[in-house]
Amino acid sequence: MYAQMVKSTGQPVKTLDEMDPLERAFQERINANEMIEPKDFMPDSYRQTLIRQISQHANSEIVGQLPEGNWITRAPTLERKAILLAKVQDEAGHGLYLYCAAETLGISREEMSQKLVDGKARYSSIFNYPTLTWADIGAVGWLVDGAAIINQVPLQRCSYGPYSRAMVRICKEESFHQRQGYAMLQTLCTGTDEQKAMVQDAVNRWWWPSIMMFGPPDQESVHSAQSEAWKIKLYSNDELRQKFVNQCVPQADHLGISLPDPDLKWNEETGNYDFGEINWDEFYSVLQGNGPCNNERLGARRKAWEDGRWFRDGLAAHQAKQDDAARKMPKVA
Ligand code: FAQ
Repeated sequence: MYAQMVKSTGQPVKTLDEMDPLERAFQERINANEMIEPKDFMPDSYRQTLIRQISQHANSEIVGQLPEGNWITRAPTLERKAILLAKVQDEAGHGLYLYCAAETLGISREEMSQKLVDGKARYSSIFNYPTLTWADIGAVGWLVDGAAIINQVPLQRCSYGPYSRAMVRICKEESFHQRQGYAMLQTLCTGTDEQKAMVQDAVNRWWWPSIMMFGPPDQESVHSAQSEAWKIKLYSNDELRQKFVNQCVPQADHLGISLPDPDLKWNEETGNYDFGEINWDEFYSVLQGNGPCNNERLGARRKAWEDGRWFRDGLAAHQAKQDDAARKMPKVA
């Protein structure tokens, strides 16, 4: 399991004067809001940062199918089953766009998948929590997709062309996902007392892990300063987290449920909702592989990777034959 604690990069962000001419020209393009494309010059650390973030993002979409896929056969109506099936398929599609975007940086999909199953690449902490009841599926849509959208809308304007373009379609689909989750909770909240209690229980369990999705607090976020200078990140982890909390409070009120935080209150001065202390020990423990479902999630990905090996080998053998035949074809003069 991924057992790397968050470490400082030890690299301060260079000023323009400290950069060599190529790097400086690159940074000036970023400062002028120019988009960087795959064949353009980029510093190796920019390339590696994007590979890390985009591949982790892709892994999250793929692993993120598991908690919801768990409920496809148990959806209460045919309509809910069709909606959930479509949503889970969308997540698979997001993973594939994102792996393709990362491939433009010179890493193969094979390598990224191998790193995931070897526990050497991350995926979002949120997918290490279980979906215990049908209301969890609504809570995942409302809170997890809701948090994902807030994080991803700015990524549509990030500096790397293939990542920013992939995010446009992904954000549209995530928006549908968030609405279907909220609509499901609205239905349950206007149902029986038991159904409403099931929603409250699901929200109690998903609230804190959802606000952890935005990553460590700004002062502990080792990559933020450089990623913000490169306009990969346009807002800090804490800024996005605050936006999410501000958005959720009135939505919870509208559902008639509470959020499990006694310190949550409107602050007239800042124009934001203050909220309680986040349990960062829990976050780092999940990152180290000790969340409730880390083993189950990685186990499922490892099994899928092994079960698909014969098919990948078959495709590669077929391609090698085609390439060989093409090489042997007489050249037309
Ligand atoms: N989980 O210095 P920072 C979705 C790691 S998609 C695990 O702040 P950074 C759709 C971080 O990697 C959800 N690890 O890092 C869906 C770094 O470790 P490293 C995924 C985390 O990159 C919905 C270390 O902590 N979305 O949900 C997490 O500047 C429903 C230090 O952190 C994305 O990936 C975490 N939550 O900022 C699918 C969006 N947070 O790599 C299915 C793109 C931090 O040095 C169903 N990613 N870490 O070993 C990002 O925006 C950024 O990468 C952040 C982290 C904001 C996540």
